[in-house]
Amino acid sequence: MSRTQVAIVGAGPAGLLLGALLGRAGIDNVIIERSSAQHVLSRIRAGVLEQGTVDLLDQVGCAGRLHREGLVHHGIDLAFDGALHRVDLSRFSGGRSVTVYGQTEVTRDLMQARAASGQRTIYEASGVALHDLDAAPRLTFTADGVGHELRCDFVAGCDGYHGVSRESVPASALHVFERSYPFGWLGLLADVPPANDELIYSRHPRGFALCSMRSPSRSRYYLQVPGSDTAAAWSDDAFWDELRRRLPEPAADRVVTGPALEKSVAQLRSVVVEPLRFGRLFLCGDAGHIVPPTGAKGLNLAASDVHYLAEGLRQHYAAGSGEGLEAYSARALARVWKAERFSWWMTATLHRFPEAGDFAERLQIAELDYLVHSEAALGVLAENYVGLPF
Ligand code: FAS
Ligand code: PHB
Repeated sequence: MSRTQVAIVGAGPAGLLLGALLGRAGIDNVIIERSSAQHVLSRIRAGVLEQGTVDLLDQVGCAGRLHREGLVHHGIDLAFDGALHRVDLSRFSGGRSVTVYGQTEVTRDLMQARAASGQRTIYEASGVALHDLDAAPRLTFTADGVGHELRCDFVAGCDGYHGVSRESVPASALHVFERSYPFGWLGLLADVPPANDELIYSRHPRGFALCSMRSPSRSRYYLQVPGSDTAAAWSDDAFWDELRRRLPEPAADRVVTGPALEKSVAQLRSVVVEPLRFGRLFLCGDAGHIVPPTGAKGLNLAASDVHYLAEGLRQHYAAGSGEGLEAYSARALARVWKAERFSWWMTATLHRFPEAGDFAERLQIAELDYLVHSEAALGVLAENYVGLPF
């Protein structure tokens, strides 16, 4: 293998969805992934898909299982001051909804479709390096102990926050905007029925908690924990006890406990890299930006990025037009920053910031109390949560 039209670094949702979109357009592409497919699938991450993301999966013929097994949600609950407040997302967003379907399953569906299509994916590639990004890009890497060189027209950096693509751009050519938070999320996955029909975002004096799910028999929960905490520091019982403390009584009483299938701590940060293009390299998904998971935007931004990039590449190859590629960075960043704003607002409003003092805590309660009693505010929340237009 010495040449392709588009080399994609990373077989996460961004890389796999981009590969599927390009394949539909007849654009040859190769995905180079440093981990095994099993390891990629072992990571438990996002759970909520915007309609735009579902539409893209439909477009590439990978939404069959999603429509069978995904859970369409028309609302979420906000919990504060000991009460649950339902936010009718559909009512306040012109009838739109979200689908609860784990990122692991999205990735699995895309992987299986790609394998069936015969498109090339190199797993367990080491030492991936990007060269000559401004003129005639090429990748070098080692796979099965053999050194390879892959020449291409364009490179899509879909290799996440710790990838090689962003690191391949001279620091002088990028501006990295960053905000970090003094806490993380301890996530737990268990084969127990969810405590609630819809997600619960709980603001509590002891810290934030989120009740989510993967199916009617599999639940996903999160607790705000100090950034220094590790999953090993939390027994299952300690997790369940703390979760119940942070929920209003009716919901706490419905929590069914069971052994953790997975427990992990994710650090929270907001990051945006500008621009998302360097020569013939385009950054997509977490390689270009990170949002705190409070707004359920990370995976969905990866989807809108690759939608824009695939459109630009289609124009390039089909009509010889560079317009879409020229516009990619600004177009993607416009949507990214709106999602960064929303995710920051959800995080700032629902999490405990002990250093902010009691005045800030009262402001949080006032913000939430105003929100659940204002149709205008509920409209703003709903249209951002279900996803702004692509
Ligand atoms: P990914 O990180 O998913 O994929 C990048 C891929 O590139 C990986 O497979 C990696 O192995 C590969 N790679 C990295 N370096 C490479 C190299 N040098 N060469 C080749 N391949 C390389 N979002 C939510 O909406 N809700 C959540 O609850 C949530 N929880 C998260 C928890 C964690 C711990 C993390 C890290 C993220 C979480 N996210 C969440 C965000 C997450 O879902 C991302 O937005 C999503 O994975 C983005 O997909 P990709 O851009 O494809 O990046
Ligand atoms: C999840 O189910 O993993 C999930 C749901 C909503 C979020 C974050 C994570 O905001």
